[in-house]
Amino acid sequence: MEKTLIILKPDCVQRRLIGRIVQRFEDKGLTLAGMKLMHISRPLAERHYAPHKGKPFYPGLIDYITAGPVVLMVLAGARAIDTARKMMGKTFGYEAEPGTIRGDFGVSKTFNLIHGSDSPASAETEIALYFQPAELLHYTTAAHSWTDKPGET
Ligand code: D4T
Repeated sequence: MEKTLIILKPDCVQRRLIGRIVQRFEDKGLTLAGMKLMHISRPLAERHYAPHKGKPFYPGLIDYITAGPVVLMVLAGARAIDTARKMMGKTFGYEAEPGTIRGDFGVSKTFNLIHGSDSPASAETEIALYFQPAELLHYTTAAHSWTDKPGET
């Protein structure tokens, strides 16, 4: 089953949106494999956002993601990476479509509420940055056989 790393960023926590956003992923049929609260350190943020180092927005990005606690989640499901990205919407809230998380809850270019891995390679790297293998649980729920047909392509 594909896995993706989701971060509910400091603005999401401060605005008390955690429950509403987790609910959307549960409603969609993605399954929580791991979840924790963390205040990301600057060294860890710099590892996470290493691909953006040198860009004009990089210092602000590090300040933002380290500004307060975040919720880290690993979501599992068929096509979990693309599904979560679609649900998040475009990077900037003012461009994101209504119905998406960023489109419904934000207008900012910086405070964009949520991060989701953008490829299988980045999901693997990012999950390993925040979770030990033993912190991820593999299980099926009662709803699973009706939300995610085995063998479907
Ligand atoms: P993340 O990585 O936070 O999930 O966002 P995206 O995957 O949607 O977008 P991204 O990697 O292109 O950008 C990372 C992060 O940087 C902020 N940003 C980006 C910014 O403040 N100014 C900018 O011009 C850009 C391109 C927003 C998201």
